[in-house]
Amino acid sequence: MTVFSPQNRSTPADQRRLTKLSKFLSLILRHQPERFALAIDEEGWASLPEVMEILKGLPNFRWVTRADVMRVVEEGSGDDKRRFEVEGNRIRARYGHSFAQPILYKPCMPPSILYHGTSQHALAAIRREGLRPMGRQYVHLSPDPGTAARVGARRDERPVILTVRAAEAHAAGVVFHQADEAVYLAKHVPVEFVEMPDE
Ligand code: HQG
Repeated sequence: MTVFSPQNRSTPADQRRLTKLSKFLSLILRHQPERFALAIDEEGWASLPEVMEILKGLPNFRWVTRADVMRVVEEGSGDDKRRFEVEGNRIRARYGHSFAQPILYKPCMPPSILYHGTSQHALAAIRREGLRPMGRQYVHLSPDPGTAARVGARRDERPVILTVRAAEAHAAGVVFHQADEAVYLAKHVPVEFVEMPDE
């Protein structure tokens, strides 16, 4: 069993292992649960004991304890992102799902403005069709431009930060959901609610 004492916490090797674990949890909870015969309900919950069993059966993840999973849940993979949530004996990804079975969230009243960080490359298509979920179930929106910049920087070293007039879109019937403090979701944001940079 791997014991994380204060001495071996946050060493680069420790961080790498937690990042690997976080990516694997994303794979089974957001993208391909069926590959591991993992049942997920419509709010995204899976059984944590079942997830631990799956990990134990994989040579690369035999070392993982429930405490390791809790570190990923609480600290992210070194980036403080709250990708997962544990409640009693269940675990879920808060957002980011790409599998076909729809994940349902309660509707919310969004803040008046939300932000979306994207690449220069995507701008032309966004101008034509608005924001679309592409490979995921929902478009992901950020409550502040700094978070949006970090999201966009995954795809472009000079990301574009788009401003979404969310309250106005909500009033016009676009449904928003809040997946986490820093993540809002919508199925589609029509371009009339997105401030596009001049061409
Ligand atoms: C773009 C990460 C063409 C969109 C992040 C984005 C986030 C369009 C890309 C979360 C388009 C999709 C999600 C259109 C939007 N035509 N491209 N009409 N509309 N796009 O990864 O928002 O680290 O699925 O701008 O932090 O980048 O995984 O979405 O560039 O919270 O926890 O299509 O994933 O979180 O890319 O990121 P993604 P995203 P984690």
